[in-house]
Amino acid sequence: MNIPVDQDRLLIELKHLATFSEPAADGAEKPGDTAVTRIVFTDRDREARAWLHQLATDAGLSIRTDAVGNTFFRWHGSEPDLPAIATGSHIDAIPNAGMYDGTVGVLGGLEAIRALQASGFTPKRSIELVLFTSEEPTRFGIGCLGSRVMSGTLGAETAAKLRDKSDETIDQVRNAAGFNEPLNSAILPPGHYAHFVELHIEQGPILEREGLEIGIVTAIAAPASSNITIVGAGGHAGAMLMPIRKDALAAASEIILAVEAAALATGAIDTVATVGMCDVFPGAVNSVPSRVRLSLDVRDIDEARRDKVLADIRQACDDTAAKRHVTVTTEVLNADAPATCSPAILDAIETACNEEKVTSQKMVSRAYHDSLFMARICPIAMIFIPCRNGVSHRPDEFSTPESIAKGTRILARTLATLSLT
Ligand code: HGY
Ligand code: MN
Ligand code: MN
Repeated sequence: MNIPVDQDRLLIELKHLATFSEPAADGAEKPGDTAVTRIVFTDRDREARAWLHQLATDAGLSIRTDAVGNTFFRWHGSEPDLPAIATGSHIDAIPNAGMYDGTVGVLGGLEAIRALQASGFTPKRSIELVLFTSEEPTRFGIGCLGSRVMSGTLGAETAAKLRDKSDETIDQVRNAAGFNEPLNSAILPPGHYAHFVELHIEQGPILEREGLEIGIVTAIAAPASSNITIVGAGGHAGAMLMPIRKDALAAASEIILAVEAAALATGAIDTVATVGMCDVFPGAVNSVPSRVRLSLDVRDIDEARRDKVLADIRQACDDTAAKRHVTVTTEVLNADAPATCSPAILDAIETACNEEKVTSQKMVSRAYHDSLFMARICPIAMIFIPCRNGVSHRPDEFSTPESIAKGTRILARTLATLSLT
């Protein structure tokens, strides 16, 4: 079966989607870069969603949205009552990110459907493209908000406690965007979908380094994140003598180094830990920091090893608190299990790679994705395409048009195969 993926159209659409963005920060973009900032339910996000609705309507897909803004673009199959095959990803982007993270899975999914339509293929099971709300943790501090709600992983009560920087709740923000149903009405039961497959850039260096065209993802690492708050005593930078200080930022710096040491101590390349945010109070050059809030992100494909790192970090916090006479509190935001991909889907992807004569290898995903939570309600797998220098979450994130089109063809073939099961 020839699958006429329209590579030019797909690239035009990816570039247009990238225009729905806040302006790049000073100096963020170098020539050839495309910095994208698109935070969930901001005007830019809502404009991008409206534009995608139009593309899906033009492709003859039916459209449904749920209580948290997850959007479902469905191509009805010949047996529409059977559990559908789903694909999809996200379009939200962290500040000054690139233009391919998530969007390749959304526009590539749409193009896979349009190419199958053009090839004359008729799906038995419906094929549904899902646009997930807020895969990035930027606004509410927790990733995969839409797929967590959809899979019943994040209930309305817990969600109600989350706040953005302006102290707005998820309900306030989603209601303002026009999504008013009770949050739990978005939950989909196991069996609603037969399979879920996500196309995504690798966000790492392996495929490019090995000269491979496709990554067949067999597992997704277990992410955990928390906030660490250190409270010491502030004071005048000149008059407060060193022996009596309880400098919260000096304490935080010891904890940050302990985070790095705890990840390295496992000796496993799959263990990673990052302190990506550091808020200092009062934040004045001549004032001893009295309070610091750190964000912690720890991941590993092995959940027990990840939890050991979390325990080591907690111990380091206690040791630093005692040594420096500060208080250190930790608020766990999420500590999720890893996901294992479905052998049936892996076989379908492998067959598609053979049919398309593309090179591939099985690999794990160290980044998390909505697939991690879709795994709670249906069999999943992911298709990776190479990205230049393994770079992502940066304006110089890049994947070639040929890679994107190849990944889309593999996705199309995989969806076609699964829709006939
Ligand atoms: O952080 C992640 O793994 C994803 O890119 N949000
Ligand atoms: Mn991302
Ligand atoms: Mn992503």
